[in-house]
Amino acid sequence: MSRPDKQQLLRWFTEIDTEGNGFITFEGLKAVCQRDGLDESSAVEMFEILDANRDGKITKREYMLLLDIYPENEREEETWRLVFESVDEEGTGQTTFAEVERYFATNVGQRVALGVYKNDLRRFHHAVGRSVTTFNTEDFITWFRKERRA
Ligand SMILES: [Ca+2]
Repeated sequence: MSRPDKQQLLRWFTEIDTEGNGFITFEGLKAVCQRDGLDESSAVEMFEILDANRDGKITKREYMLLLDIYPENEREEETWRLVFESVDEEGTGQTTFAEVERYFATNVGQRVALGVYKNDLRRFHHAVGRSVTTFNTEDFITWFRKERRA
């Protein structure tokens, strides 16, 4: 079997997400696996890999990051967004440097960290001043983009 191309992988996401929620549930994935003659343990295994932050849903972002669909230049930024979404559970757009560091110390965080250079966060922290504890995640993304272009 040849590796499915990116367009095909994206079509699969839309196919599995029949309700158009923007995320895949385990039930949805299991149904597609059954249709394609794969057993439930394959579905369990796939779900564990793709649900990076273990919240019971595979978002399009997780799907694209873990299946490597993003173009190289967008991948790190999207991975940082995933990190911030996981850390900033209330979705305030604000997070603390300590929270992000703690997230990387967890199992899930370590896995996600493979896609980004944690050193960027330390350099950003240095740039805003070591005494600053909270930051706006969009400010970090803006800084990050500029650094990448430089
Ligand atoms: Ca998830």
